[in-house]
Amino acid sequence: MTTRFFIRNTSIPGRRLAGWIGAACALFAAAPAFAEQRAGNIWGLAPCVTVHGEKIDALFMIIFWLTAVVFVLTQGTYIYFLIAYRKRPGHKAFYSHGSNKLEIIWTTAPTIVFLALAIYGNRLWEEIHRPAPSNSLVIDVSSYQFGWEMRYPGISGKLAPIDIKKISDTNHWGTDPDNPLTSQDVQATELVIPVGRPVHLLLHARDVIHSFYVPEFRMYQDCVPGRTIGWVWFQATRTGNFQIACNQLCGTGHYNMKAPVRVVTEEEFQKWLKPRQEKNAATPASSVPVATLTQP
Ligand SMILES: [Cu+2]
Repeated sequence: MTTRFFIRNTSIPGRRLAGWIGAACALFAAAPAFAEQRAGNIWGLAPCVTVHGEKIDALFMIIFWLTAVVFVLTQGTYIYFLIAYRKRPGHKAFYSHGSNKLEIIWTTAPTIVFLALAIYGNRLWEEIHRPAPSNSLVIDVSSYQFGWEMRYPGISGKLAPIDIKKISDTNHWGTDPDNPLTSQDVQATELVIPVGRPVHLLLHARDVIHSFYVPEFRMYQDCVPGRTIGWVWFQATRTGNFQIACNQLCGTGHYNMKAPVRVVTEEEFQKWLKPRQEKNAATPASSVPVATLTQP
């Protein structure tokens, strides 16, 4: 009734505007039908599959329930007061200058809660940013407009050393073509990792700032050109297929900048990595272009 009244009584530009708003709302409402369907847990967070992720989620849930309880209590009191002390004939307003005791309580209590959360959060942050364990699998990750490339250690178990100043269109990693390790490196366009083993990522960007983001890992880290971001490590808790998404608006193809992530058993991982390492070891160094990719 109200909407019809409003439209009938507005000028032509007003009606046109209402039409546009209606069309935009319809388009917005229909958008989920075209989106990629999420496997589960549509109302909450994506499933969590890393050790640190579980701790981050626990902190997140503590904060969520704490704020939820405070929200209900304060808004409940507010609504109760609105009704209980509404204007009525025969009721006179009562002026209060407050209570010092109450002021102290409701200032001290949140201070203690915030301090506790800050200390807990800081300890967790410190734990996540601790140096990667020595038995970690080191993987080099290179981001570019608009995709991802990975580099695994070759048969010697060592990645070829890089010099970020040498990174170019023809030398994606900045490796030295004369170093024998360079031709041994295993390159891939998917991130394959073993479950239950720490994985240490070296994040690079070849052109602009990108961001390595895997929601299920609760991991989000910018890749900055000219730098090696070397403090990211994690340990997956279960196998599955996921996706890296670039989470930093990096250009026209940003929306499609993704790469598959496969968390597999140690056995499957070795089955994937070993033949690639052996193949590279058998290839003479001079015949391998530095930027060659091994397709998954
Ligand atoms: Cu990007």
